[in-house]
Amino acid sequence: PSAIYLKDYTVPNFLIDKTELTFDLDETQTIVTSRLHVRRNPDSLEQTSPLVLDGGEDVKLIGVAIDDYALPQEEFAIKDDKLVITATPNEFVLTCETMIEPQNNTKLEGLYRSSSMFCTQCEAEGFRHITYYLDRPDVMSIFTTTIIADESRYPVMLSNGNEIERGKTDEGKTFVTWHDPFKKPAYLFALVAGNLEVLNDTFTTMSGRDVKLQIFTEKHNIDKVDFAMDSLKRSMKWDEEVYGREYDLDIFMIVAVDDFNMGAMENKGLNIFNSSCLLASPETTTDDAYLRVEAVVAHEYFHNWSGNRVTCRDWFQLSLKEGFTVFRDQCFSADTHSDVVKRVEDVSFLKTTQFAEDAGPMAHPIRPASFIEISNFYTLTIYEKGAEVVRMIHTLLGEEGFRKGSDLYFERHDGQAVTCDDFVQAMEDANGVDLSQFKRWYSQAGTPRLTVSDHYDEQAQTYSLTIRQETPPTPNQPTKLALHIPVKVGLVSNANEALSFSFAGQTQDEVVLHVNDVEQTFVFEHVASKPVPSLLRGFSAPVKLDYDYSTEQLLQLMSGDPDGFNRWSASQQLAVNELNALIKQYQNGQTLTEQTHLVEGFKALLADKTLDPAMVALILGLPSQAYMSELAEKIDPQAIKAAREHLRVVAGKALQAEFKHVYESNTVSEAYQASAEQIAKRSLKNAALMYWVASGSDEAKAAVVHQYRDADNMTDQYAALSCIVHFELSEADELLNAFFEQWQHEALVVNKWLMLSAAREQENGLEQIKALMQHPNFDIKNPNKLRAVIGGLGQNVDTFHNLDGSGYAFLADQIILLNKRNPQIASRLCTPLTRWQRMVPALAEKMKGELERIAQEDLSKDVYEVVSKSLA
Ligand code: B3K
Ligand code: ZN
Repeated sequence: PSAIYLKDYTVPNFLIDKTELTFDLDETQTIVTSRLHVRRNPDSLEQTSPLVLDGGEDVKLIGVAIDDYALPQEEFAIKDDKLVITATPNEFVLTCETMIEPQNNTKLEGLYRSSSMFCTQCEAEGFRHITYYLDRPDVMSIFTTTIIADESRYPVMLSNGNEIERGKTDEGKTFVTWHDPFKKPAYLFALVAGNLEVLNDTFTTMSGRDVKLQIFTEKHNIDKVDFAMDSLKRSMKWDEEVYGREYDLDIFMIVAVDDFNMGAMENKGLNIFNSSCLLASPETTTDDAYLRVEAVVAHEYFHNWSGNRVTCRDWFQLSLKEGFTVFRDQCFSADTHSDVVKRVEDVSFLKTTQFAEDAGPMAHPIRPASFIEISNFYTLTIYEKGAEVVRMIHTLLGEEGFRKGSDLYFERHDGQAVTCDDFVQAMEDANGVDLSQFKRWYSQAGTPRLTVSDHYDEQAQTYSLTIRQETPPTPNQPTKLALHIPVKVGLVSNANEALSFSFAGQTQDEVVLHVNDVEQTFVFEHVASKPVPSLLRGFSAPVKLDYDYSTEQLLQLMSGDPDGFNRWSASQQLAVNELNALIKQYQNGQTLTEQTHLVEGFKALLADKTLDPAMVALILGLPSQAYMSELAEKIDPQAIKAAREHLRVVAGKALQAEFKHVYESNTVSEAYQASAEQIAKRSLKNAALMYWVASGSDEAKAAVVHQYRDADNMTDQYAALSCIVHFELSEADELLNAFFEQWQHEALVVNKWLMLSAAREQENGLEQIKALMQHPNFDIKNPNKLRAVIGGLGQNVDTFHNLDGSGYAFLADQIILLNKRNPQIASRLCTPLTRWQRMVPALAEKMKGELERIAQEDLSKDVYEVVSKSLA
């Protein structure tokens, strides 16, 4: 397999103005007939080139015609899955008949079966597995789609746009024709057919148009879509209010499917969702999952403008729609719940996962320069770092300036396929600013590190901050240029108050510093006393920050920083410092110290009644195993685990009474709601419960078992069960079984059971995981179930990181098994192994050995790219 490069981009040689498709759906053979209205692209430099259409090994060509003249064998060729026609008129109708077998499609890309339905997934390059086409996002076409099927089995037949015709064929089957008036690339095409139930609703847009809203599921799930429907209506309203964007079609549909490689897909007017991102009910869904449903519904809806009306010119520009849309869904959730809490969650996720990616062999800029398989580039970098880059533009321009920029972007490029440069240009033009240095964020990979030192001059009452920036080398980018980095800063006095200062001639208490050189010094004047700097407030840039805070300073910021985000940040730093000390002790074979300052911080925190309980819960959360791994010089999973367990027990014991009190005083007595207020209370209650049980108290153990048995919602039931299993209380086996018995008919809850069982640290961990994969409720073809078990394995430190390498070998076996069956999923499973160079030597060797073993196989492009780059 070879790479393709952004620098080689050329415009398409042909355009397709209209696309007429007919699907004759059948369980064994589906016949697809396409009529493409093709013409030469006047902007192409090649006016005599052949027509080359993308296809796939799974598409069988039955016949091809130009303007109803059936082409004989010698007038076309199939080469490397592409259909090549050398001689064509300048404008013509190409008719193409193909046969596909959706029931044998295990890659879940193109047209496939999920349970008893037909569905599609075409982004990025799935459409070519349906029929021959110019499968690239800058070829935009008006689609008309006819679906023919047996109505008794497929009463619901959907595609993009509006239903315009329905009737019977000569054979007595039913046909339905859909027409989408907006031109779109093939990756936004969708088709669904099945025996589905629907929830109907309407939304009146800001201009007074009524839009019909429909959510479809299999019959047994239709009682779980009310929350998604409500989220959809709130998203539609939010996009009108915040971005001035109105929905454009008369109908908006969402369909839930069980087998899906990703979370969801924004097909025009017909979103298709992984059921895990759509279904929600209090009894079966945790608060976290509710918030995810809300965010994904919003995200896919927001794509209607940021992605569909204005789309990407080529797949190197993926972050144009994904980074921007993640930023939009983050803001929506922040507006709906608590902005600080949301920011902490997003940043914590970014620093744990994206920073790790950016420091590994797959590191790439948010606009990559090359790839082998585009599916591998739906990454944390494109999505999460991409959103941070858009957020920095927002910080630099301010709310109003950003809105001017987005208005111009949507107006200027409506109906076009554009680039990240076009986005930034619109921001610049609307605001009269120059973002040329800023644009390096699009082309440079790696996480910049800011090293900060300071000096206070008591005499002069000046305080200076010196900031150095450095971005480490990444694959193919040995040297880096200085970036333009917005650093939001405030100063806090020893009396725990905001210290005002003058900067650039103005008195203020917070400022955004423009770091744009390798080293710079910023001077704050009229600073009344020696301050503690509150740096990078709200995480104003996706960077690592080094400032040598003392424990006292961290405790002070933790309780006194007016910036809520940085209170959390200080608590994390303090916990990281203490965990690192414990990790060293563990590695040196010393007894782990009981000394901890974190307890002081927690004590003050638990006593402060003014704080949002959700914020307190976040601060109580110890830095995760994954985050500590990301920070480690060499990752020693056992040592990290031991340090975290120890610190939790120490804190639990020291503050037993406080945790008990917090646990008991945060009970929710009203009926379950996924409201910010209730979610906050439950999260604090369950965080306190974890520490209380960690203390070893019998009363706590009784309380957690009681909570499990008594819970009327999944959040409390699952939190209790996790705690019981984690601390291996004597009820663990019994309740884990009871949980399965109770929920065996709810697939999404069974997945939680699979995950928890796989993560359970036991002597025979690997046997246990193999048994789970033989369980009747497991199905390797279902990505959610596979992710549950393999995700659980990843959290199971003793089993996965067993020194004998058996955990890694097992993962490698699964990758080899899935390599051809479902390459996208197989490639994602490789992620832990790509970090091999970061592991302690004994583990690194074993991981590398497994990568080498995988490399021996006949690999899909997906797995080949990740494995070969990891071994390079
Ligand atoms: N755009 C889709 C991603 C589909 C990726 C398929 N390999 C989901 C989203 O980001 O909204
Ligand atoms: Zn998206």
